[in-house]
Amino acid sequence: MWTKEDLHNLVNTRLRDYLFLVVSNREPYVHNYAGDEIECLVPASGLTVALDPVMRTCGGTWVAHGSGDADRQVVDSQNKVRVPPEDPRYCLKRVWLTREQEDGYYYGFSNEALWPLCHIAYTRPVFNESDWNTYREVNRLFAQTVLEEVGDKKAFVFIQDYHLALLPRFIREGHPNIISAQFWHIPWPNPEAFRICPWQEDILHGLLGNDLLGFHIRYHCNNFLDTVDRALEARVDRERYEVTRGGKRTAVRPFPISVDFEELNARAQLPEVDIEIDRLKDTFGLNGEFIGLGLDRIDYTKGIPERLKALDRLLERYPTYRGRLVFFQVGSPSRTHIGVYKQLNEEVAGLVDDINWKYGQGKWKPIVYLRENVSQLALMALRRMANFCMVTSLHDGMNLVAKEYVASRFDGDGVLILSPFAGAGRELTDALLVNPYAIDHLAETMKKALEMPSSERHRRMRRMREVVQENNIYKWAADIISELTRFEFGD
Ligand code: GDG
Repeated sequence: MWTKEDLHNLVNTRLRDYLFLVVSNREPYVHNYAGDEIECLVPASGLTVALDPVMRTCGGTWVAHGSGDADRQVVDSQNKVRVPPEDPRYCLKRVWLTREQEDGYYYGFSNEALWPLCHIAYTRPVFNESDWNTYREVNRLFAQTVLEEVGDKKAFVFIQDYHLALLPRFIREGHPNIISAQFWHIPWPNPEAFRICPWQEDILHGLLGNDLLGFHIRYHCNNFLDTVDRALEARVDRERYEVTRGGKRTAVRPFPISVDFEELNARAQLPEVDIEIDRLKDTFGLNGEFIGLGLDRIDYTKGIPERLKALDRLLERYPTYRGRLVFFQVGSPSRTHIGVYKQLNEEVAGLVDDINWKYGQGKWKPIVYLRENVSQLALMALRRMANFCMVTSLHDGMNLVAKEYVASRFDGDGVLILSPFAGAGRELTDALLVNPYAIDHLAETMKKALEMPSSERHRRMRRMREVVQENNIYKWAADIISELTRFEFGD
C-alpha cells in the first residue's frame, strides 16, 4: 500500500537532482477579495483535488493560470506564492492571461471544442479558428514560463490535461533535455470521433512531445494509439504501448487516478463532522428520512437531469417514498459563460422546481438543491449522511466523487450507484452499475439501493473500500513518477 511517506521517499531518491514542476490550467488555491479581506479558496476540480496532496508531499513548483481577483496581490516579483496558506509546502507560480486569452483558450477551444470532442455526451464541439490561435498562443505562454523557471537545470515536468496539449512540444523545442509526462484527465474518444477536429494532427504532434502520456484506463490508451495510427506518420507499437515519431518515443499508459483514502477516512471521523450533520439536519428540518446525494460540477457530462428524472420516476411509481426521502443535489457552478452550460443550469433548476412542486407536502420537499461551491466540511457531512450516492455520468474520465464517497464511509455503510461510462465503473464493480440513459432502470436501482439489506450494503462497501485504499492517489503519483524516471535511468 502506497503512503505519503513512501511517495516522499521515492521523490527524494529518484527526483533528487531534478526540479519537479506541475503545470495545469486551474490553480489549486485561488485568492479572492471578500470585501476588504483576501480569502483563499480551493476550487471544485477533480484535478486539483487529486494533485494537491501529491505536491504537498513532493514540494516543487506548480505553474497555473492565476484566476482569482486578488491573486496578483499575494505573489512575489516572480509571480510566486507558497501554499497551502496555513502550512506552506510548495510554490504556486501564476501565469497571467488577458480576458481575451482566457476567452479563446479556456472557454473557447478547451471547453467548447476539446471537452465535447472527448466526451461522447452528444454536445456538438465548436471549432473556431481564432480560439485555436489563442489556444496556441496561451500554450506558448505557459511554455515560456516553464522554460524560464527551469533555466539550464534538470527538470521533470508533469503537465495536466487537455488545456495544454501543445505545451510538451513547445517545451521540447526550447529545452530538449526536460523529461515530461502529461496526464489526460478526460476520456480519449475513438478515431472516428476525434477526426472531426480540424487540428487533430497538431494536437497529436503536441502530445507526442511528451516522454510519457497517461490516461485513466487502457481503453483510452487504445483509442489514442488508434487515433495516432490513423492520423499521423508514426510507428505505433501496440505490444509496448509506445509511439515513435521523428526518432522520439512516447510511452502511453493507464494510471487510474484516485483520492487520499486515509485522509478522507480520518477526516470523516472528526467530531466537527457530527456537529455539521446535526446542523444540516436542523437547517433542512430532517427527521429520519432516507438521504440521497448527487455532487457535481454542473456539467452536461455528469447526467444530472437524468438523475433527477429518475427520482421523479421513483416517486411516481412508489408513492411510499414520498415524505420519506430527501435528495441533496450539490451543484457547483462551472463554465457558466458558455451557452450550453447556461441551458443546463436552467434545465436543472427547472426540474428541481417541477419535482418539488409535484410531490412537496407540508414542509417536506424531495430535493434540496445547493447550487454553490459547498465547504469541504458540509460535503463530508453529506457523504456521511447519504444512504446512497449517485454518480450518473454520461461519460467521465474517472470521477472522484464516487471514490470520495467510498473513502468517507468508515462505517462501511452506504450504497454507490455508478455509471459504467465513468472510469470509476471499471474499478468499483461492487457499486450498483447502471446506464444513466435508462431512466426507468435508474429509478429501480434507487429503489434497490433504498431496500438493500444491511449485510449486502456492508459487503459491497467493504470491497470498494479495499479497492480505493489500495489504489490511492499516492500509488497513482508513484506509478507515474516511477515510469517517468525510467526515461533517465533507461530501465
Ligand atoms: C476531471 C475529470 C476526473 C464538487 N462540487 C464541489 C466540490 N466538488 C469536488 C468533488 C471532486 C471534484 O470536485 C470533482 O471531481 P470529478 O472527478 O468528479 O470531476 P471533474 O471536475 O470533471 O474532473 C474526471 C478528474 O478530472 C480527475 O482526473 O476524475 O473524470 O472530468 O473532488 O468533491 N468541492 C467543493 N465544493 C463543491 O461544491 N469544495
